[in-house]
Amino acid sequence: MKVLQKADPEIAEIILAEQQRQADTLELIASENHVSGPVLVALGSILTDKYAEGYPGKRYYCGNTNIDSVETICIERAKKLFGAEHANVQPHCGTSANLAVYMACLKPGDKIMGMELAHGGHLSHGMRLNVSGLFYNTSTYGVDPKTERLDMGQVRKLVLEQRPALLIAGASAYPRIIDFEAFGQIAREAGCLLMADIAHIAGLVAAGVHPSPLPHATFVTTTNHKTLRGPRGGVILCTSEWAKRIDAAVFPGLQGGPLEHVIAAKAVAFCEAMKPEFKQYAAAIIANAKALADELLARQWRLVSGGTDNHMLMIDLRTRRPDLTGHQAAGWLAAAGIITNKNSIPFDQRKPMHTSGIRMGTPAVTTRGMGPAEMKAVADWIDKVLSSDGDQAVIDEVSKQVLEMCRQFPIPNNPTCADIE
Ligand code: DSN
Repeated sequence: MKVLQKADPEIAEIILAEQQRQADTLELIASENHVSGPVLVALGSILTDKYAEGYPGKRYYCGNTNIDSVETICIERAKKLFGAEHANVQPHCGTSANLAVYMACLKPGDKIMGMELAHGGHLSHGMRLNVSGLFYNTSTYGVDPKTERLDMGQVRKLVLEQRPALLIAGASAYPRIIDFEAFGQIAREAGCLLMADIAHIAGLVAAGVHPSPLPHATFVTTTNHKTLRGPRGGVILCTSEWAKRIDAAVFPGLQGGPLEHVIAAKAVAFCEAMKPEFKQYAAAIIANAKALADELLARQWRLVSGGTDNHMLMIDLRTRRPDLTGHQAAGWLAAAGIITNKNSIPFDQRKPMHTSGIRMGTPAVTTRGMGPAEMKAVADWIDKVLSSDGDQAVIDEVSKQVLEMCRQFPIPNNPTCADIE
């Protein structure tokens, strides 16, 4: 860091400020986490210098011996971690991974079917303004209005009516178990391919605390940086039959040179996720989410679907505070040091920039070693802030307590920037 401080103090200062912000706030954004020191070191390595278009053993440029070793190890670890026949570790992000699957198995104009964005789906599953919605013909399934859960009978009915070429299972705002086995049966019955996007739950799947989509889905895509606690970026897992077409879709289809420093960091994270401690970590994420949910329910906050089975929960603000938007609520919480995001809830009347809900998740606070007792305090603070009408005195008082807890639970194994010379 000293090197950067000397060469570019402007950027160094911002990095240090962000480090302090992360240390001093509670990260409850369900898709965020704190990576380990080893992951950070790999990410900041000189592997970034190398061009490596192609795949191990088949590169366009010379000098890739070490890069080939890194990428091969990463591929083998990804396969082992999830029990997959083939892995492509080059996608720069989750959306790139999804697009590569579409490129590999669809023609523009083919039908895809994913979960309704407003019910918890993802932009890259066919949203009309996203490339997935522009190039492919999208239809959707949603949650049941009463239970706010997926009704697999209803999904089956819609799939058999719509006959998509590719069915997509996976969500970015769904607090319940996804029944990948039922999705697999439906896809087989309808004669379509199935892609499972496990970006949010990959760490839970890897640890065996959420059912795996393998072998039910032909394609499984994920990011690495949510519950899996790796660097930003994506991965595609698939059956051997699709290996060549997936690899060709990623490169040269969609991307240029792979980010080998990121691939090295993915490999480090996959190694960490194979350790017994990671199983305990993943189980603790869920225990914390359930504890936070129970404490909020006890304070009369309604949760979408009534609770959670995974790492996330969503508050429906309307029952306690019909006038309060997710935008305002997340702003007040952030001012108190509790970082969440506004999120549409199923059948939300408000627009996505306002929303009637907030989404929160426990991967990052669990990384800091917090447990159910801390979740009780967090629920209490959330309740106080949301009941306060944004009262500055309440926000100030809560932010003091948040800071105290953050000091008790520092981000572990995270080298300070000063350690990275
Ligand atoms: N932005 C991610 C999330 O927060 O869920 C999805 O891409």
